[in-house]
Amino acid sequence: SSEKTRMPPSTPKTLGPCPDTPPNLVGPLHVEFNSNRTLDYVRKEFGSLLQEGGRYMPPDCIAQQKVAIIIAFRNRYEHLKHWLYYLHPILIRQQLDYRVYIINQDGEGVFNRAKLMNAGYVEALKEYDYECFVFSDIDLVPMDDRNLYRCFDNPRHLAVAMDKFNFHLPYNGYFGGVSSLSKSQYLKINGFPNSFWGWGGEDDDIYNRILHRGMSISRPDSVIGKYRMVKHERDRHNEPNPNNPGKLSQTKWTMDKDGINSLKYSVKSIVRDRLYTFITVDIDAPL
Ligand code: UD2
Ligand code: MN
Repeated sequence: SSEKTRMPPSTPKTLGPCPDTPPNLVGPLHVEFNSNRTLDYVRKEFGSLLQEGGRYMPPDCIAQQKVAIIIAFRNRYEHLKHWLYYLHPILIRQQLDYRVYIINQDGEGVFNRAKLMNAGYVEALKEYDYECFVFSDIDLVPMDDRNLYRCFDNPRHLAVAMDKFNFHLPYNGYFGGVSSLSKSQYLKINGFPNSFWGWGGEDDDIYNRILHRGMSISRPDSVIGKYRMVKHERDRHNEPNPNNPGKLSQTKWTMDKDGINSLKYSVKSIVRDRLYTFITVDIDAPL
């Protein structure tokens, strides 16, 4: 008999790839941060669609990309609720095979967004063969679900039109907020700098790295790329660092030594919630 007739009737048919353009996108979204949101509510709403650790896979097709969403974090639980409330349904409609990683800086030392992102990259790859990494602030929510949290031919800057900058780029080389890099794009620039302690500059250093490696920046248009940021004060232990701007003229020479190849940190704990994977790391921060 043929192969076909020997297959038991219950054999599931193999899934095809998800379409290039996800069919369930709705376009512009209403985003506001005045409502009180609880994690329990978000878990009830979307938890049944997710696997432990904040993971999703489209049930009816093979996702185009395996994406790790990486967020540098410390003491922003209010923002975390808003982010999860808005982002899970968006990412689900985008038909990604994704997981959300909250990389929590241990202790009270000076904050270091880029080093936390590097640690998130390494930790994510320990558990799955991700091909794309989306790096996001916890306080930024896209206002249009056509802004795809995926990787493109060049490193992508997603947060191009933020409310706090009047829905414009603040300057041409701005790379802050939300960005995506494929594994090979990320490795080509030796990851992110570990040496930008405190607020400011790390996003410009990443931008410089990308240009020095001959790549360019991919961006959505300013309609699809609209974002809202939760209004907030500057955090304690993340003061603007006056040494950071001066380092930006050195990126070309520092980038080969300071990055994923020199990263040192240790994992203190990993907690898998239904909505996210929460990894606390010691990054040896100065006090
Ligand atoms: C801008 C950029 C951001 C980064 C930063 C300079 C925007 C919207 N974003 O953010 O990408 O380049 O400048 O470093 O312009 N965080 C915590 N806890 C803290 C401190 C920071 O969780 O105590 C995380 C959190 O994910 C936050 C991100 O770091 O969203 C950036 O810090 P911020 O929001 O205080 O800085 P902001 O809005 O000026
Ligand atoms: Mn912010």
